[in-house]
Amino acid sequence: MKQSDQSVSGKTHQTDWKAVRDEFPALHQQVNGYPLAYFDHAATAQKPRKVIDAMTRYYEFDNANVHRGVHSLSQRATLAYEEARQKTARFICAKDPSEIIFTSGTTASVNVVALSWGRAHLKPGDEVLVTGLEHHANLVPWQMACAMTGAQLKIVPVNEFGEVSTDSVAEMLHSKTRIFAFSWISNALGTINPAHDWVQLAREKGITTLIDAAQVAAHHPIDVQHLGVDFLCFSAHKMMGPTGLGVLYGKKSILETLDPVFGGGDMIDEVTYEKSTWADLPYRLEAGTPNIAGVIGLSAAIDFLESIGWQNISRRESELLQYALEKLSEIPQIRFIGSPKERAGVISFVVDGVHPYDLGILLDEQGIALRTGHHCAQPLMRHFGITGTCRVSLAIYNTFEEIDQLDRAIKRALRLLGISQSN
Ligand code: C6P
Repeated sequence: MKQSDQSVSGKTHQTDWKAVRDEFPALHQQVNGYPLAYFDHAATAQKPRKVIDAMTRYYEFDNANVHRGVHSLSQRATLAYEEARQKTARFICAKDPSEIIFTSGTTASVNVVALSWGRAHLKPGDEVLVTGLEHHANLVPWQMACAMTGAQLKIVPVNEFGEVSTDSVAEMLHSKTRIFAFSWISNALGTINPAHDWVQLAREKGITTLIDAAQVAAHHPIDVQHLGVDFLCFSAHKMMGPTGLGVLYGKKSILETLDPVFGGGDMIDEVTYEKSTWADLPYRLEAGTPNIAGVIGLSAAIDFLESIGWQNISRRESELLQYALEKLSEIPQIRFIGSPKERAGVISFVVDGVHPYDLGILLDEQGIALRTGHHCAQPLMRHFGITGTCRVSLAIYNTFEEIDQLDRAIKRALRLLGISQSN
């Protein structure tokens, strides 16, 4: 039975979810004659008006390069850029803004660590540990680092529920392990890993840790000091900010030891033809003109998320998740891939005999946007003996009515495919 968003807003501290949704211009459109139902938040989130406006304002009034000009526009742009760094540091409870390196995304952040830290610390006989749940962004860079240094990549296995057990992690963290790099939330299955416990296990053995928090930043507060993690990476675009902007957090004591991966403007202290010396953190790891508008957009996205509040976000998302799981469970042709006990707002499923792309296209014809395919997690798909899934990912701006629309659309698609007669 359909729940109304009105009644749900009552349960969630009176947050007016319709008003929240109204802040996202892209959600208010028809696609193929149906109201858009956007269930692809895990790929990239829609952007609230405040984020779009903040970036437009920068381009319209303050557009100038940062750290390079004495003129007023450059001063304003620099101030906004550095204030955003401070806000980002506070957002994840970093000790110091210089621990925040702006990159182009989670992928770039992991690559910087794999290339720079990896080159300095890995050697033949060493092991790099990741889990079987990783996105390629936290797998391929480590394969490359291992190929470069002679270290070996080890994978903590995934069980049939799409979970990685802490016992297996503990077993595989040993004297040869140099770094344990893992995703806090799996983008493909929604599994939430016990990040704090895993970091503590690694720290007890003196092992460096990296958390891929790409799927966390919009859904759950992050406290890097409580986690005790050495590196943590996320992307602005998955937290309602712009594309092309990411964050690499690193403990200052470790970042200070990293050689820059990129050389160029803004990252040097002194350059001669013979040699160059590096600027202090964070600039030494931010070569070239940064994504200034992106950083300003990230700052606005943080304000937006914090104005709603983590408790409200979490309650809303779990209500939507429960409702979606209930609805989809009632469709007998659907087979869920992964059923983790701790799950974020992600549901992966297949319909045996139907290619996920075909189902995705039939759903798009009914206004439904979801992701189909391997979700950049091919080894995980192989583990389940499939090539891909359909993935529903949920966010605070989704509605219960949209989940009903999804339910109707799947049933209609199955009828069109000739594998269901029911209404
Ligand atoms: N996942 C998804 O549809 P970038 O592309 O650098 O912003 O983020 C990469 C990345 C890293 N780790 C995790 C856990 C992720 O989910 C992603 C991006 C998107 O699932 C696009 S493939």
